[in-house]
Amino acid sequence: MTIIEDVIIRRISNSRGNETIEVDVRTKNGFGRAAAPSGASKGAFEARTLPVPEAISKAKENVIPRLIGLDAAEQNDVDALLHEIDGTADFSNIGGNVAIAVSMAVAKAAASSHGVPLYRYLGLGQNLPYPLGNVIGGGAHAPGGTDIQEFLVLPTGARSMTDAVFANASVHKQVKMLLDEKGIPCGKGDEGAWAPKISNEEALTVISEAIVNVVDHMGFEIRAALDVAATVLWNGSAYIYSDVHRSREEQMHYIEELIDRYDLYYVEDPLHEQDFDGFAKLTSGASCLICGDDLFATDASRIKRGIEIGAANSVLIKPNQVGTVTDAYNTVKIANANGYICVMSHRSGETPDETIAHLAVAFGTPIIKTGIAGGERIAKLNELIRMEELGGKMAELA
Ligand code: 2PG
Ligand code: MG
Repeated sequence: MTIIEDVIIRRISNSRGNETIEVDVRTKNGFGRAAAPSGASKGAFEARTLPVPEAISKAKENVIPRLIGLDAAEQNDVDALLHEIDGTADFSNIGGNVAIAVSMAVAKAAASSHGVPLYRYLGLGQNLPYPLGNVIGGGAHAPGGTDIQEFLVLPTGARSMTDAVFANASVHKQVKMLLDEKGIPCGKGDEGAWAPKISNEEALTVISEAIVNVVDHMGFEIRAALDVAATVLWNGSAYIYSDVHRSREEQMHYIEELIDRYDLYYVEDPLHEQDFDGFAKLTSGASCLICGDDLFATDASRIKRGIEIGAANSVLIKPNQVGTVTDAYNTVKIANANGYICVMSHRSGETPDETIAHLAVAFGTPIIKTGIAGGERIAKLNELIRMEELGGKMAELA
């Protein structure tokens, strides 16, 4: 019933209008479709993305023929085969973009063959993750905007997914109103966040003001958060902001100051992707979640190295950084066993593929970072609202 009978790979457009890979997997009575997302602020330790035409021709030649006849229910075997065919540590042969689209499409085909949604089929966790969404952004997602890549909100006090999603949407709207009132023009960045040309402190002040207004109205706690994406700022010896250069020590001090001043709940990639020791120093004194994205690249050996020295207390889970559903889940298991908070995440280049919403629930990540506005972002959020209708309860936040 779950034997793979047909696999189709095609070139589709993503939210940036760039080409990406989509894969369809058919079994006798099931169907799964998944697309590869893509980053702009990519880490050096991620699975490699091949140019789409090359990836498609390699997949047609070397990957698809070997998938036909496999059992889609054996996700471990399928993902192990992808590694075997590739033969490198970072999917540089067949492309991480092919690997993740195949891996997720196979999982969805298996679920569909059983007539159940993916999160139920994987059946590992049941709780709904809190949505972490960026309200203001700059960096690699909106050059000319803020230096820090993402200013986010997390509706920590929401008791339902629907309230959580609309709380974030309200902050997003409020921020635009406040910017308009101040006469600050802005467009939007890659992930639908507003992209005004203001300082990091101004961005945090506007968000704090918007949060107060929305909390007044909705009656539960909402907190601010950051993705510094510091690798993009690091030039090898200093962090380069538009108005100032900060040494490693100054950067740490600056981040601590922002955490205190704006009562931040979560800071992602406050330092560049090689600085495990700096991360450990920051984490030891931090009153909030310190999350590794480029630092860990969802990679099991990098998270183990981080755990050994206490480099963070949270890890971003981007399945396309490791290339398969199984690899992403392994990293989640290691992180959970060591008390790290997992945050499932979109990429800046997305499609309406909603798979990560299912993986967040199935893997039990208490937070999902997937934006607030734009069709490719709300595809995930609305899927979580549907899961709530089927009986899902909000996760516990630490
Ligand atoms: C990040 C992501 C998603 P990108 O840095 O966390 O917000 O950006 O996909 O460009 O790496
Ligand atoms: Mg990041």
